[in-house]
Amino acid sequence: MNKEKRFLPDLNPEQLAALQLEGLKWTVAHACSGSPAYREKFDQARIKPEDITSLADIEKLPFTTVEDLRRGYPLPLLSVPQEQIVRIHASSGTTGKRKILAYTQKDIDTWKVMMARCFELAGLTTLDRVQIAVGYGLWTAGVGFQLGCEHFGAMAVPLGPGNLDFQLQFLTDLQPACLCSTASMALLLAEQVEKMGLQDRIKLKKLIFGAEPHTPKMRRKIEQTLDLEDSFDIPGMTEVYGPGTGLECWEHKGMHYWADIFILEIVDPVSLKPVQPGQTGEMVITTLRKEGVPLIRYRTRDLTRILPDPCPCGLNLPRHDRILGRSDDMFIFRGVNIYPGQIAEILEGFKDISSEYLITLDRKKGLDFMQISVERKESASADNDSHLAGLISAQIRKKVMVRAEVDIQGPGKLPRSMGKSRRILDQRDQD
Ligand code: DLL
Repeated sequence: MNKEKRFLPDLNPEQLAALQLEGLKWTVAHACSGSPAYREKFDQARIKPEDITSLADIEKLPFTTVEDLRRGYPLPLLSVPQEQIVRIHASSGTTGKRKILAYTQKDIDTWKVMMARCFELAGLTTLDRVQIAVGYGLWTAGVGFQLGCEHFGAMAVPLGPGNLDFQLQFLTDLQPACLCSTASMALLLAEQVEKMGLQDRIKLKKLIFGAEPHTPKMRRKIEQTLDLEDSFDIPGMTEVYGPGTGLECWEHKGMHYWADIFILEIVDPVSLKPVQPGQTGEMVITTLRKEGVPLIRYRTRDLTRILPDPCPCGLNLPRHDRILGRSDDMFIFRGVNIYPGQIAEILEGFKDISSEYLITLDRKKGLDFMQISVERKESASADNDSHLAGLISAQIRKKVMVRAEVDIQGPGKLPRSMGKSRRILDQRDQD
């Protein structure tokens, strides 16, 4: 870890609370004066900017949802005159219209500090080269990593996703110390490095990976295959600038987040009341200095919990747990609510299968069927497949209380992704 903090804030709780209150008051006044949509929401909730006099007053404010963003398409919740907008980005969503978010120059500058903090926390130096293997363009990922890397002062190697041959060539020729990618892309690259026997020719030390949930098995496979010193899970979303709302520290006990840039609340997704500290719920975010599209109590649908104890790393920044999944990832199977993460957790316990899985849902003659496809590891024997499938199926029955057919495929047979992996294939509507 670099001893000198160039980008990471060092605020005591009083200083942080004062900054948050100032930012909250500014944001509410700014949204109210700049955005007719926000003004209408506040009017309906009978709240005025002057009513916000303490941090506890945040609970008086109405929630903002993805529907608010969709309703205002193409430039929802815009709170500055359009001439102040210098860029837009859009979410990576594949269904319906994408959410488009607009940025002022100040927003871009805030984001680049957030991302530079990530590189600092990951212990990089300005001598390091950073291979950026995520999508550029409308998606925030590539541009976000690049902005932060340059602001931090390391050397960006902006490959984008895809083209495995190029990725391997740059890994061996330029010998970057750090790779930035999705969890799936890191796995794909690790598998390719292994297949081609290139381990000795690359010098990667660190991985900053995110954009989707990962399992401990997936992470271990990547770390071991690439012989990494360390890897860091990075959260983020288009609505809150992009990647880099925080980062794991070297203790790997949750994610430190930038509480001077946004307020994080965790609420019960049904009652919308705050949960007890440490309990899991939905992340709700209020930005403190975002100009183009400020967010006020934005319901992210991401599920996590606050880790209330101080982190052993000594950083003066609050933490949330890793993102456990999204409330909208939940599917209902024969009346049971299931998150893909629950299935992943069960699969984690079976050492003869890899980290990859795909849940397929079908409807036959009015009845729902679930198939879980997994992959046998190289080291395991195919002779044991049916026994193993039975064991996995029994565990699923015991823990999730549903019947699922388990299909064991050969090593590397399940689809790989260079972006975010799809874990559920729901074909029930096509009946
Ligand atoms: O995925 C931004 C990003 C790019 C983050 C690269 C990290 C690295 P969106 O496409 O808007 O933005 O998707 C945001 O992805 O609400 C989470 O559900 C999920 N997500 C992002 N990071 C993580 C992570 C980018 N580290 C949505 N772990 C979020 C689990 C993640 N889920």
